[in-house]
Amino acid sequence: MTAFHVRRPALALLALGTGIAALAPAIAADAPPVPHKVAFDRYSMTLDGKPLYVWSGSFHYWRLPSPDLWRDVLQKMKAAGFNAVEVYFHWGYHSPKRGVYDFTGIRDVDRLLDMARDAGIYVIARPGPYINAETDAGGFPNWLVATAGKPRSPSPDYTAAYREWMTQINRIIARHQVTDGRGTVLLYQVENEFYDDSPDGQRYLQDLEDEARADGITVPLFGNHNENFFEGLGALDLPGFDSYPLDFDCTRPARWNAVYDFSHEREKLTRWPLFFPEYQGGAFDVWGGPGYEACRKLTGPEFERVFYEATMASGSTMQNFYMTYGGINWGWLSSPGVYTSYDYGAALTASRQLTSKYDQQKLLGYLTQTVAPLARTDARAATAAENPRVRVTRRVNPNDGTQFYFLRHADASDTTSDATHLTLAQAAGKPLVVPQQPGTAIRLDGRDAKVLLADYALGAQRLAYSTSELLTHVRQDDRDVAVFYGRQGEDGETVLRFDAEPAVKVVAGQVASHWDAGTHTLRLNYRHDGLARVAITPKAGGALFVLLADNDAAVRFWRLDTAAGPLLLRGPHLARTAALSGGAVALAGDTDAATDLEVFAPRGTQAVTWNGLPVATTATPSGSLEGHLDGPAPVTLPALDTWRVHDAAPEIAPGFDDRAWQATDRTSTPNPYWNKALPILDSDDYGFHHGNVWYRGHFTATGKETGIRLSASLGVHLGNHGIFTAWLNGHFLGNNPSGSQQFPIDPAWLKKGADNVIAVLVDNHGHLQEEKNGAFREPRGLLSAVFAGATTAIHWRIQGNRGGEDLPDAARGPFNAGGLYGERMGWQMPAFADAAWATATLPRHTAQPGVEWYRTDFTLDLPKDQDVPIALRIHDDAPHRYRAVIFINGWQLGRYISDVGPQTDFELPPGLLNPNGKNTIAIAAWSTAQDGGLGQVSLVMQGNYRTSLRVAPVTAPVK
Ligand code: IPT
Repeated sequence: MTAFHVRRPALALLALGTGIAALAPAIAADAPPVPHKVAFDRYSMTLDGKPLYVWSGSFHYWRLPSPDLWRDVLQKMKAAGFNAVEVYFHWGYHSPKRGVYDFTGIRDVDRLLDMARDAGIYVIARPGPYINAETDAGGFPNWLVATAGKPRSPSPDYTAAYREWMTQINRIIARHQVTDGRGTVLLYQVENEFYDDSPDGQRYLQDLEDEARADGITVPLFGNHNENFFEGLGALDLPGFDSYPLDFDCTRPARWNAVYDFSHEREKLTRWPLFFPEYQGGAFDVWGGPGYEACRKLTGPEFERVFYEATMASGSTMQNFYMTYGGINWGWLSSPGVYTSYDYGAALTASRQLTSKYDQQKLLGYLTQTVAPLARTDARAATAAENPRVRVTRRVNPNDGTQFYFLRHADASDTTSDATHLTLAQAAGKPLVVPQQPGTAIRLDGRDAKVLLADYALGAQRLAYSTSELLTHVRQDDRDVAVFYGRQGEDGETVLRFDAEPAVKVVAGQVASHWDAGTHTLRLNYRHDGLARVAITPKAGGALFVLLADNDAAVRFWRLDTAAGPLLLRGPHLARTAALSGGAVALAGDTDAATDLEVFAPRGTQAVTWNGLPVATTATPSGSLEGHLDGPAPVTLPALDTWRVHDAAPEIAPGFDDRAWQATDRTSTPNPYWNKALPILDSDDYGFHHGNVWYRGHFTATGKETGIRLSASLGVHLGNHGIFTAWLNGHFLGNNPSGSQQFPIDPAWLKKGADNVIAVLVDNHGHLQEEKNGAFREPRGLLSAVFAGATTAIHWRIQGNRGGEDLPDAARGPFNAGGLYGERMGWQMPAFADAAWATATLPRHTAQPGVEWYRTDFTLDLPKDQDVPIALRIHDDAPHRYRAVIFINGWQLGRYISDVGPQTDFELPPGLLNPNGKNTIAIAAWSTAQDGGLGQVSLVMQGNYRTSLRVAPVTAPVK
């Protein structure tokens, strides 16, 4: 035929098997380390010489401060076919003060990496030092703000600072590498999105690489620096591309941009696989934004299918999705602009729940982990589809001839439903037009895409082609069990080669079979609708059991790899782990309702347990075992009826004693962003880096002061929603959300010749992310205060979080605390005695700007084997002007702005929330105008699952 034809060796000679190299089997903690050779060629990574298809998702442990939930996320990822997790390590999260590092409790990353090993999932480590990630200062520690030295450069000050972090984190990562077999760290990223390839930029990157090697990192070093650092000083072992084709505007969720074809980049990479350290997995949302369900819609299952398959079609074998679990910007973790939830519209919600995006990820993930030849393919010309609206891309494995046909609409955003035939190249003979069954076609209904296989060694079977997609297949004893799927109501055709006509038995559903003696092929024709089953018994060789599913039925299958071979399950909401020994299968997972459980296991398997309890099973005509699993018991949550309330801004009163506060007496700062105004008011210079900050300015009035211009740095140019409120001798001057305002002074408020006090409360919405000129050092807090009508001097004092960089509560750490009076007094803590406070009910409105604290207790007694994600909801009938800081058992888990939004539900992760005992909510409500207060507060159940997950309480001080 054409020059593009590839000769295919006899299928029986194929040695690639079923993706074994791609699976990271769980390594027992006590197993002796087995070193592995990690390398790559122009196709893919290789592990001990075997091609590895890297299918990875991003997860930030620091956005989930309850370590047992890390295991939950890792298991859920593994169950969806991810073989890797990509993790940013956050310098600032571990270092509250220069020279102080914490890797315990919720910061125990050794434990995180052990969990990844136990879950059998590779780790793509990204320790920075700069990480971006919509977090405060892009992950730089707060103490770096008030230092000199160009960030992300070889400047000596900056170098000395980051070395503290790199040596510590590198040594931890080095203990968990695949290369020496002691863990599953597979790759190491140097810096993040770094495009400065000036001599300084190159030197900086090279320094980081040298440091990593000196600290014992032996896995390949890579970057997500697009086309930079391919060669020369600072060159990486492996380059990588980041791609967010739909960008981050979720306001119009039906909007799609064009699919970018990475074939061009693929061709340029003569020595490397095409690697996406970040491919769009969702989008972050902003204060006042449309909310995360809009982002999840924008980047929904259709997007995943069309765009992720397009990168496969361009030859990528390494793809990480940012994010797969986004999590929570608890405390003051977020960078300006983004709010508490970092749900990201990802496959897993911030409350760790599976979505339809997860289902779609799983359909593709299983393919990448099952079909080994996909890790090594070349682009080959394809015959155009019969229907010109359909675009066909073809790739072929040069070793075994497996063919991949990628189908989508030529205009990816096309929403028409189109039918087509596809022309398959054949190793011998004329091209074959499929489907062959008259009256049927391949359908692309709207924003859909398909990966079709031809000439594939499916276990011991020979798949000629299928117009259905392959989910997975397992070999058990001498039988292959394969699952194909298609959209509900669409036709499918699957054709297999046999030497002689096999016996065919349709066990369930409607499937027509046709033996073609001339081509030695068995053709199955069917319509995808629920689940059909076909048992095929060849005259010689092992049997094949074919499951033909629609998408809904397909996602109920779970593949679990055990040391004794793979298992296939059907039914439950989630299957986490499996162990197989001596005829017994021990399974663990979750149910969201009562369900069937079907287990395809090796012959001789009799006993099945689920979450430790025996399951009565019967043998089925499918050669499987079938049983029943219970769903969760119903749960009700307590109402939050009575509250305690206390006035909480004594700083406003002129007589408040601020003598213990720091005077703003600094006259110089190493921070190059200093505006040269004196006194220096930047809260970072006084060790207050996060949360609200109070300023009290004393002055002796002349009586001529007619107004005061107050300027603060609120980062408003980023659509940020910082604010400050100010009082003069207890009289409310007003609020300002834009940064600078002149407030008139009523002469009657002034005490001529005596001490007068201006009190200013500033909302610090975090430090900017960094690019290259030190933007993260932009000052925070008050910048200046100037009277109109007089030149009266003001002597300021400042108070932020208690202890500044010397944290009284190291367990919760630097991002948990702010400088509100109640926070400084420990009113957020569970053991605080509030019995003397007044009682109140919610909602409550106030005309008095200021701060009030509310507290209440509630008791939960949830079933021990259930996972019930719970959120705290604030509801306002109409937006009032207040901002609430929400604490559960001392943990700051939310910031709510009534007049900005959009977030109203704040996740309370188990481990911080006590599901079997008393819990304390404390809410600081800062009324920024005369229409403040606090809305209705309730607990909402986001889901209910019976589970094997067990969550230990996170220990932290209670007072
Ligand atoms: C990319 C960053 O590397 C990542 O940390 C995160 O900030 C992401 O953006 C957006 O969520 S940078 C890329 C969009 C230029």
